[in-house]
Amino acid sequence: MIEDANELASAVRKAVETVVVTDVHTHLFPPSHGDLLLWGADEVLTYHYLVAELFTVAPRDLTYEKFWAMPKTAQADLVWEHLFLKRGALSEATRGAITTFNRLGLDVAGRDLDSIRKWFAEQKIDEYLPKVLELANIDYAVMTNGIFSAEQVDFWQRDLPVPECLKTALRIDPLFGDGWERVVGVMAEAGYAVKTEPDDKTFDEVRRFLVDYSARLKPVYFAASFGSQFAYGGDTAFTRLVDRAVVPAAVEAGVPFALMIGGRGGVNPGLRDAGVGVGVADVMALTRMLQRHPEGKFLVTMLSRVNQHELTVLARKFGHLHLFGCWWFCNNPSIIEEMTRQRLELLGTAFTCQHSDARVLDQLIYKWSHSRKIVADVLVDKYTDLFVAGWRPTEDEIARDVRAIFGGSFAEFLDK
Ligand code: FIX
Ligand code: ZN
Repeated sequence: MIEDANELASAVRKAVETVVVTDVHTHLFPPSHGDLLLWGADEVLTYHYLVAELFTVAPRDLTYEKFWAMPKTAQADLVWEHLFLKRGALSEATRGAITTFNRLGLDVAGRDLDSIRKWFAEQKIDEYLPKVLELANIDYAVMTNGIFSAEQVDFWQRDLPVPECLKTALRIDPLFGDGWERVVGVMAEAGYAVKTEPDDKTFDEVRRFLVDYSARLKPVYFAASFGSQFAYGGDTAFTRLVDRAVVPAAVEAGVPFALMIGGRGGVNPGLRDAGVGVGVADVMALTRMLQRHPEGKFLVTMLSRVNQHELTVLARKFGHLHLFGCWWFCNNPSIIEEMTRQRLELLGTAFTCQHSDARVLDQLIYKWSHSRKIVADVLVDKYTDLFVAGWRPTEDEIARDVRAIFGGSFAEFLDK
């Protein structure tokens, strides 16, 4: 039995350090899908978070057009110069690149980018991918599979090898908003009787398309991201599509629907992926969806810090809602700490504390290393409060609870 607070703290830190993590949302791809899988020094340094940060300090004559026309190595050189050499790499994304290179055993103190590049050039992706997952201590990562992306669909149709550690998710954003006409064409082409002017038959056919796709890809969940203007309810086309097609298909396929809510698209289009901002969304819209669909299961993460408290309280009201991750602009130590404290205090272990959102394979290393430290600090506080109140958690119970928030509760939710 743990006899004192110091022993308790070490037991908690050890449990967090060693827990196997399930990464419930990433943008990774199988190595067999070629350049879709991003990895290596130049991809790490041109991650869109760093591109945005570069343009906060770059000279005015570096236009977006000039930057995007450069080869990736030249882009990475600019990021390295402006964000690592000329200024302290104090942002989460710059520090992340350093953590990644350091954990791979590279000489970051030497600051020699070309020797770092040389090391990556010697890696073989089929051995490197499992090495990265082992370093990050991940059992599996869920991908983002754009079923309306011709490039991605082409790879899936070739039935290429997919490592066990990568699971699929049906990403269906183009069904909503301005992608609708294009995807109607894709589904019609595939033999589904859908019409641009949606009627009940069309919604039934969209449902059949999603169920058929699920049988092929066997997704962990369906997923879509929604802007801060997210609205649900009344007789809108979106509400009918969710009610008659998406939720029924997810229920029939036996998987949750994951909603990522709060991006503000197009704030600065010149930055491309880096040009998305954040906005406060309406949690009542999500509340109405949960009230109307007790038969469904919903995974949710929201982008605005402002939304977190109301969303966490909402998760106390519905067992078919499961919160995950500190998404994107929330994936910073100051907000991860606040969100993790708030979730533990309101939900116990019934949530998933983090996801990496890794777009570049190597990022798994820093995203999980940084988050483990922050979550461990919070858990030490929480278990110490318990200890002071006379409770004596065992090491096994601590390991159980830590696994719960790093993937165990997610697995339970999937099986519910
Ligand atoms: O919608 C999403 O999956 C977002 O995570 C991405 O679009 C975003 O670019 C990202 O990678 C954030 O971390
Ligand atoms: Zn994402």
